[in-house]
Amino acid sequence: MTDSFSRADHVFMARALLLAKKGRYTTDPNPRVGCVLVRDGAVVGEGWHRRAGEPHAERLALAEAGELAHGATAYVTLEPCCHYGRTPPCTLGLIEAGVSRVVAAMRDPNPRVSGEGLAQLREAGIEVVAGLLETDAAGLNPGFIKRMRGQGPYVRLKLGMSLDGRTAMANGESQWITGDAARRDVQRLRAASSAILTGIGTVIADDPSLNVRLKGSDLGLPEGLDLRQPLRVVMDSSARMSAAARMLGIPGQTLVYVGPQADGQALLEAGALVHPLQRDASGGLAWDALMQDLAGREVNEVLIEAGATLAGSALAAGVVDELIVYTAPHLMGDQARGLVHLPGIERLADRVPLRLEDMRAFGDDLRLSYRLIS
Ligand code: AOF
Ligand code: ZN
Repeated sequence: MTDSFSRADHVFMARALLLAKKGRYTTDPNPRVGCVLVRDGAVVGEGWHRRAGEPHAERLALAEAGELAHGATAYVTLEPCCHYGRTPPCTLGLIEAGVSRVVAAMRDPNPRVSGEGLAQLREAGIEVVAGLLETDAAGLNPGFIKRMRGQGPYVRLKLGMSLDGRTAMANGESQWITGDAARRDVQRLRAASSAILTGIGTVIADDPSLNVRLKGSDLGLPEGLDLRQPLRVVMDSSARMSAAARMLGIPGQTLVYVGPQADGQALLEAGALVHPLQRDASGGLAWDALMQDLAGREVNEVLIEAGATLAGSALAAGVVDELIVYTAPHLMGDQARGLVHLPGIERLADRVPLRLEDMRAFGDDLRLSYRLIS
């Protein structure tokens, strides 16, 4: 991008990014978007998108500014929409209010908008610039962007291990190995995800709930803005999951992917969604088809919480975008079980390369975030 931006532009866009972030847990399947309206150097209106079906960030900021929006600059973290979706176009709102300049952090990857929103504003005589703090804006919505580009949901693989990379004793004995603060962080990660995915092995061994147990107030949500429960997804090629599984008896929806010949009737009767998938060459359910199906259900961000086998299979299939590893301060020794099952790796050249993106302490545990390098 060749547009140049002032110091004030940066300050107000940074504020819009902070506002957008407030929607982290609630806008799904819509993107998180923030907007700040500034006239004569002063903020006259602010808004952030709360949830799909409700007003967009620009509309809320315009409502707050009223007459003061006339001649103002609008800082938006995403290109203003120009289509009639669940709500009317933001471009119209900005034009009608007499805004004179629009600064957008990035284009909307939604093909119904992409570039068209900015063009409409320009045609109306508004000065339009784009690309300010674009990387930060894109970081708010990795799943929305990837899905809108037709590349499926954004996938995070979460793992917990001892310092020496072990997850359970050789006899299978295991427990949550990380502490309270790390567990709460996983709850936040779940709350920000569209779907939590696991394998039938984990369901049989642990009977997990895979739900969010925090309250809206724990996450700083304003009164009246309820938490969503992410979609729970189980890969169960032989439909072995019990109709009495815990996750089928709690609020929220469970989707079970089964093999082409499996009988999912009992699961359907227990309230689950059941979807058959083809198998891939190794006999497991086809990851590509699974991700495509999830994208069709408007799933933006998937969190995989699974054992070493499924985690390894997801890594080998190349569907993982980000690895999040919680490291607990103890050693389990080399008899204990490893973190991921990756049978094909025999030479150093076959290693799965990662790039460290972030590290942070939660109590005595470390959270390491990596991007997969493709
Ligand atoms: C904006 N500002 O705050 C948001 C935008 O169904 P709707 O009407 O909510 O439209 C959803 C689409 O609008 C979504 O896919 C994305 O392209 C855009 N989201 N745009 O100008 C916002 N949330
Ligand atoms: Zn809009």
